[in-house]
Amino acid sequence: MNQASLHHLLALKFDETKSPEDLFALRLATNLTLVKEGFFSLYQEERHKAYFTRLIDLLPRLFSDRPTELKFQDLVRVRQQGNWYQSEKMVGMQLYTNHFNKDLKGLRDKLPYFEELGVNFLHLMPITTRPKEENDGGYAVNSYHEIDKKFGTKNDLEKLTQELRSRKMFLMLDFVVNHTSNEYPWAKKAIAGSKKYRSYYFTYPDRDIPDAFEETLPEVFPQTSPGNFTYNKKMKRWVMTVFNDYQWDLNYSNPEVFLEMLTNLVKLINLGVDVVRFDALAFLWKKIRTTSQNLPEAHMLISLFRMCLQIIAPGTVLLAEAIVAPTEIIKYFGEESRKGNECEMAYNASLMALLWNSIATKKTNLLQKSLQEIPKKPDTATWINYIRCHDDIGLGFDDAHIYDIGWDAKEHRKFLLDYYCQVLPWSPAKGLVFMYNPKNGDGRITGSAASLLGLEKGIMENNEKLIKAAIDKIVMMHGIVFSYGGIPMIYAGDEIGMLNDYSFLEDPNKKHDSRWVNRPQQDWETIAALQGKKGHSSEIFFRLQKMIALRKKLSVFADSNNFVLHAAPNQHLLTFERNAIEDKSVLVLSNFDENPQTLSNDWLQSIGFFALEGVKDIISNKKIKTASKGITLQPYELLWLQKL
Ligand code: OTU
Repeated sequence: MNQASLHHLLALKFDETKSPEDLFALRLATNLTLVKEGFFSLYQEERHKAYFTRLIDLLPRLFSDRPTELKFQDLVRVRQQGNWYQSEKMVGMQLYTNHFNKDLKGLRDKLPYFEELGVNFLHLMPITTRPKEENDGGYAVNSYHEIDKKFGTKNDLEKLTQELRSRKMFLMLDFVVNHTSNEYPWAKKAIAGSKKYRSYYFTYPDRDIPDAFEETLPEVFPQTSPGNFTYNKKMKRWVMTVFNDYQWDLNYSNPEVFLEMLTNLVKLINLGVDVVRFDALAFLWKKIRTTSQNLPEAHMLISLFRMCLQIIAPGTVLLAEAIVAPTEIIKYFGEESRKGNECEMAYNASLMALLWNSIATKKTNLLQKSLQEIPKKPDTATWINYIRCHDDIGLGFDDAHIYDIGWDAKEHRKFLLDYYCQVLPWSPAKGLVFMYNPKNGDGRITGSAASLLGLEKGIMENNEKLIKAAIDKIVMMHGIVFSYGGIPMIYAGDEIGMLNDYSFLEDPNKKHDSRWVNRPQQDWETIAALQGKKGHSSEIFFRLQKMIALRKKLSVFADSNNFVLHAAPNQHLLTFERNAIEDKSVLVLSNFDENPQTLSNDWLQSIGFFALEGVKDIISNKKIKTASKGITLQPYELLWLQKL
């Protein structure tokens, strides 16, 4: 049963006399057959049967550990019309707690800052315990729910989540579902000789199986962590480490791992987490002779997690962090036959990468081509739309699309790397290369949004024109994700145009990972001076603030699958509509070129957006007469048009 029909069923059966416990039993009964099917499709051996019994015993125990307040919140969410995460009111910010305002307590002090900007959804980068030295920014976990003391205590987190609930704000935390650190208790026991815990990972006495895997496994971090296995001297075995050599891949073909990880997941959400970011979930199932990404078993496993959560905590939402091909990302919303049965949210990594492609080429042809071919997502699902995050920008476009528009895929990727990473002297961008792989010429890009869009160069060269263009590009890119459909996620620091932070080069645990260049310390001095001061930071901040406030006022911006892409007759423009039945539709127009570009009346007419009385740009609140000349967009201008 998909979630929509389950919601329907619960609404029907819900009556005030039923306790959360009764409703838990109802959810268990309705989902059990599917859980069973899913479980036995992954775990088919005779000896696996006992684990299913354990799972059935585990579910009520995990539910009873859930705080009463959260149990009621689940019920409220399930009973509400529509899905809270699809609302136009949702606007997110992603941040490093320690780079933001020291720790969790410090973060709590800054809640008014989010409210001022209009942000009501926070994604905190990992805050659980991790190895002292290299730890991939916390993505190497020593625990899934113990808070690292540099951020505070469990109590601090609970206080924060209480405060967030009272302010109607939401929290997302990571669940690093694919791997643990090499210091995780299971890894330690495996190193000490435990057979049981060795079977939680992929460990081998010789190179036979590792070699077989590596024939088809791509490398994620080819520069710092080449290959996919690491030799552990103490254990005298090879361990699968697809990411860094200190991140051990979990072996989900062992049902015990699933049971333990489900327990870890529930312990995490019981602290008051609304959205769980499933990190690197495309990698969850490994199979020799495949890339071990996006396998059907990985989907089944995610679905199994989702169904169990549906029973225990139906108000909790899962986010897919699958930075893979667009046609593959969409599958994490659930396969055709099981729609809505995996993650409710996914990162729109394709849109993100294509926006950067459009900036560099000044053209939207590849963006349009790709958007046209992405299959429709389920109605209950939504995107996280973003321009920057803590990671690199991968050039994950479909080669076929690049060829279709007449470019050579390899050459084009090289051009993008050169444009962003300071090879082309005329480019305004100041980015760094991440994980260049000489074997295949692949590379990715790092850098803060502002530095990639020319602000750093503009300031260095005292070039007013470059600075203005950079500000307009920053605002336009954000305006697109604010209006696209889904939850916009601002990356902390971008709201004031923060530049690259090169201090990572002095830290031996960070200097090999150029992603640290785009993980700055929040600049509170600048923020304190925003009001009444001219300059790029205040201009960016107040322009974003204005668009956010508008977004939140117009229900047309809620994600109800009302996104219509209009193929613009001019390849410098991106044009789409948020279609409304009752409310007025909004036509979003943006110009990626450094010259003004015009849209004709004929075109406006052809998409049904011609109004005799003219149209209004709701951002600037200016009336535009379309009657004679059509509409002209200035360089990097963004318009949100409504008919008068
Ligand atoms: C994620 O990203 C995190 O966002 C990274 O910060 C972590 O380092 C990594 O997992 C390991 O935990 O390789 O460059 O889709 O692109 O999951 C980013 C696959 C990454 C990867 C993605 C991963």
